[in-house]
Amino acid sequence: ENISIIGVPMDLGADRRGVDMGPSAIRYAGIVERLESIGYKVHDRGDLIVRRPQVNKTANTNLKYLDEITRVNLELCETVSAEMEKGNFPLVIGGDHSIAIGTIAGVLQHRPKTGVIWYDAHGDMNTSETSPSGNIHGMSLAVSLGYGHESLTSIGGIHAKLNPEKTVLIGARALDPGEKDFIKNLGVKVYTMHEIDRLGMARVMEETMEIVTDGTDGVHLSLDLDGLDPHDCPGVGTPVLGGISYRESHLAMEILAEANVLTSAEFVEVNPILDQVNQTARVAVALMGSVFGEKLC
Ligand code: DIR
Ligand code: MN
Ligand code: MN
Ligand code: MN
Repeated sequence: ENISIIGVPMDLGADRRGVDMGPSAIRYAGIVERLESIGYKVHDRGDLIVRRPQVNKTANTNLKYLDEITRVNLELCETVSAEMEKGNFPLVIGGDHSIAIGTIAGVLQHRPKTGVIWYDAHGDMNTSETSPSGNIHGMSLAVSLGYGHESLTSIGGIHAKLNPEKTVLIGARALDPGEKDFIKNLGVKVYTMHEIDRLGMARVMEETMEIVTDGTDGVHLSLDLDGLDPHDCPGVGTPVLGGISYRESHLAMEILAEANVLTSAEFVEVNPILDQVNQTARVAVALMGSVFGEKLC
């Protein structure tokens, strides 16, 4: 099978520098060699170009850098769609989580009933009304479900949206009040750290696989490295204590690999400036190893 790596050095969605260097850090950590050693043919498509606007303001909105984030996500949608057209597995590396908007819009062109695993400390379920920050990386899942600024929700076409009942959050521990209401109202399944502690990751993943595979035509993994504990992944812009461990994350990836259902993936929010000797990028690549079927023995 062929994997196409698409880098998106986006940091406008987090409004904090450093995460734009994520794709370089992940390549430095050996992503291509790792995937090739498992037996894949890997095409590194390089990075999309992200401009740096002088001002973050767009007329009539509190969303920061809306115009450039929209432009890049339109291009990412096209790029992901083109790779899938060729039969390649799109593996997007970020960059902040606002790029999920373009990735998922592209995926939905080919697999309109895709189920999603959103592995993250946060919900990324804000809209312009509920966002405390105006940062679009905290809104990308809401947009992919069809809620938010029209410039963003229209990417990929207004009908190319996720089904909330086929969307699962794993690792949540920092949800804003508006996000909590929204998640409940839409019927999105959430495994917070509480459920992970109680049930164990194996059960959480088994239940998740049931939800995202039943009645869907693909499974997308959107993995924000801040879903892991900051002790394991210090190189992220918004660390939250009490996260998923490195080992639990490997188990989660292995269960996903065993099910053999994954059709696209993205790894985001690696910030090498805040990291310790590229540890977070190395964790990202190690988890890719597991999710793409690497065996310990
Ligand atoms: C917060 C932080 N919920 C916001 N969000 C994220 O600004 O919307 N941090 N995603 O990584
Ligand atoms: Mn097609
Ligand atoms: Mn996120
Ligand atoms: Mn996050």
